[in-house]
Amino acid sequence: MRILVLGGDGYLGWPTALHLSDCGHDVAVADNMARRAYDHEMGVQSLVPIEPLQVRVDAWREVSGKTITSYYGDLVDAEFTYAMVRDFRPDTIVHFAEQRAAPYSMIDRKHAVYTQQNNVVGNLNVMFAIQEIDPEIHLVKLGTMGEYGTPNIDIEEGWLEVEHKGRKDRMLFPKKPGSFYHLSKVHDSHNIEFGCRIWGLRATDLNQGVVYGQETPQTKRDPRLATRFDYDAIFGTVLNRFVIQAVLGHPLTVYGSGTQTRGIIDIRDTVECIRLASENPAERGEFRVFNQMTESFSVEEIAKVVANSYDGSVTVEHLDNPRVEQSEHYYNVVHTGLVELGLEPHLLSNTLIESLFGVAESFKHRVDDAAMRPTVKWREASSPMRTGD
Ligand code: NAD
Ligand code: USQ
Repeated sequence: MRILVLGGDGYLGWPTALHLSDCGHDVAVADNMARRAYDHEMGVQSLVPIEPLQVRVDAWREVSGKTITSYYGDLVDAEFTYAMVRDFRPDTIVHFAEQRAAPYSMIDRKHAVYTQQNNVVGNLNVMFAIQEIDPEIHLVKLGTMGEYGTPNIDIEEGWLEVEHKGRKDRMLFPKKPGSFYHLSKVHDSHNIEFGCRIWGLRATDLNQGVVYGQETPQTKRDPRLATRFDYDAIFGTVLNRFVIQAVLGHPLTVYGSGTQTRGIIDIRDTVECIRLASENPAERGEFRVFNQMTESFSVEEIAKVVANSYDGSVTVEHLDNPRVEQSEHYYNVVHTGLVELGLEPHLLSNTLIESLFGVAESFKHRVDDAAMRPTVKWREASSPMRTGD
């Protein structure tokens, strides 16, 4: 298949492009390097050094003999998006290319508006490009488990059978997201479902849980193929942060009681889920939703697993939760769709965490301690991170 990976320079987009290329697909990546610019804005960097996209692509050709085409541009620029789709003529577009950090979207008005504009407009441009250029293209879109929030009922895969006053309907599952970023994904889901219903687009919305891990079989083949590993309080995700904190001898920063529960997934499963979704496309007119997570853990449980896997001593610090989120809640998620397509999950194991300790140990000299503490507060109007206009 010809697969265009949008956001192909990012944490997940790059290893996904390598996995798809390794499996024999004809792959192109597109990116506007916004993620690298947020690093400059925030004064942080990936724990693991990453090469420029062109060096990565050249290294992959050297190591595997396979070519990945690259496009530099912004999806918000419709001309760029259309020209790229016309040029590459993909069978599948995998769309990772969004601003993805909840804290970044909560810094202030400017960052909230940027996040929603970038994500919602970029996604609309991709949808229109598909509809106008080739409606057969399958859109595989990264959504998030955080679209659902933590409702007091089981979370189904995107749709809910509702009975109301004696009548029944199949409706989009109700959403209760927890940040302007998570909200942008809800808007995307609604726009894509509309595109499927009105134009007959074919789309798969992958509501992914929190990703952990840094290596895949392909990225391990050469240091120039490494993907990024974020540890800071804005872009670092919980398990990855706890691993680095353990190695640095810092307390694990559990927000609030730590009883809030999230779906999680190993990066090696992320790339495989994308392959499975791409190779088994949705039907024309179908808005297919999978919950792309393999296990649920409370934040406190994640801290315990990390602490128990580490050789040295680890302490846990309960910080006042900077976010607004439910601490005590029901959480039961249906996630059978991808397993039915053939996913064999890597469940959280000591071996994986130990290998992550190794990665963190090798690069701990690159950590800026000040970036570790959360600074963006959901409720406060005058967060120190706020930058005004
Ligand atoms: P990332 O920030 O590392 O990668 C996203 C890439 O998209 C970046 O390289 C960025 O430069 C690019 N990009 C952003 N806006 C763009 C635009 N307008 N035009 C072109 N390129 C643009 O993020 P990631 O962690 O790899 O996440 C990828 C996707 O998966 C995101 O959509 C995210 O919401 C979703 N997701 C991530 C996680 C996770 O834990 N990392 C979990 C669930 C869902
Ligand atoms: N948390 C801590 N301590 C920390 C960091 C986080 O207790 O040091 C807690 C948060 O309060 C939250 C949970 O851990 O309850 C998850 O936080 P996170 O920062 O790991 O993840 P989140 O903000 O939800 O966002 C990440 C990705 C995002 C993706 C989402 C999947 O950045 O792109 O959409 O995971 S999900 O959570 O399922 O929506």
